[in-house]
Amino acid sequence: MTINASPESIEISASDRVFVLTGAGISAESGLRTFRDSNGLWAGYQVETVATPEGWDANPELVWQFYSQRRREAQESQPNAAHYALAELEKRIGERFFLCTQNVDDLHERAGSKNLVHMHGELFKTRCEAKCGACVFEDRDSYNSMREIPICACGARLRPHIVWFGEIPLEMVRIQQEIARCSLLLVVGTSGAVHPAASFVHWANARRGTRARTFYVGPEEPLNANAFTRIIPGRAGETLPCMFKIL
Ligand code: BV8
Repeated sequence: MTINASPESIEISASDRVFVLTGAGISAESGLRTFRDSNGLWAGYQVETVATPEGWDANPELVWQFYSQRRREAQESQPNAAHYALAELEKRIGERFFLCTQNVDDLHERAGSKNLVHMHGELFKTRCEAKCGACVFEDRDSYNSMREIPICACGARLRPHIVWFGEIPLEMVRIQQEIARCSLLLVVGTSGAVHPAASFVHWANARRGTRARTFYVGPEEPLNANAFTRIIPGRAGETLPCMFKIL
């Protein structure tokens, strides 16, 4: 079955296991700003002040303002053709498809993706900053002042369920297992500036046995461009819908 294959298409055989990693670039055509573009998300906010545990300790109100603003923006956005193309591919190849996103928005889920992990956390989830065991819960509210910062029943502050710099990404065991068994690794819309996500292509290349085919899709070369079998230039919303040739 061919999904509108184009000259830049990627053939997927009946035995291929596909690992997809996405970054902020796949949500760019949904109107969500990326991080390192000139007017990126962090414009006006120092990374250290909004995406580190130290920044949270120093000014939890600013951190909640940053994530509340992003909750509002994400709620107003819609999945784009790239999100739908990945959901369609998953429908075609089923459990041979695995999606790991660095993004914290819910656009992949809203496009229909199911077999998905958010390695850097989720925008619409909140958790207790203490280890009181309070579970992670769905939260779409905005907190824009110190008075509003939510407090757990145990008395500790509630924080965004986000992996900040210096914290351990989520689902790493599952991610490593899926990289170990994939035969095709597709990376979409990420600058390759943040680890360990930027190392996934190296992990796939370093495996023993048959080497996975590795592809990058985006308008600019990522920092780890040399590690890929092929770089497919273009915006995700334009290239992904006509990219997969399922044999
Ligand atoms: C950890 C929070 C240990 C969520 C984020 C060297 C080696 C290993 C680690 C390090 C190292 N040096 C420093 C570190 C530590 C650090 C790190 O990587 N620092 C960097 C700055 C050097 N990493 C960590 O602290 C991580 N934890 O290492 O723990 C460990 C490791 C393994 C196992 C156990 C323990 C934690 C990192 C998570 C940090 N949290 N954000 C949030 O607020 O959203 S990272 C942040 O950057 C976002 O999550 C984002 O997803 C991520 C990556 O950014 P990109 O998605 O790539 O976005 P960017 O703007 O950079 O690029 C956008 C791309 O899209 C561009 O290339 C552009 O061309 C493209 N694009 C634009 N338009 C389109 C498009 N593509 C397609 N279509 C379009 N239309």
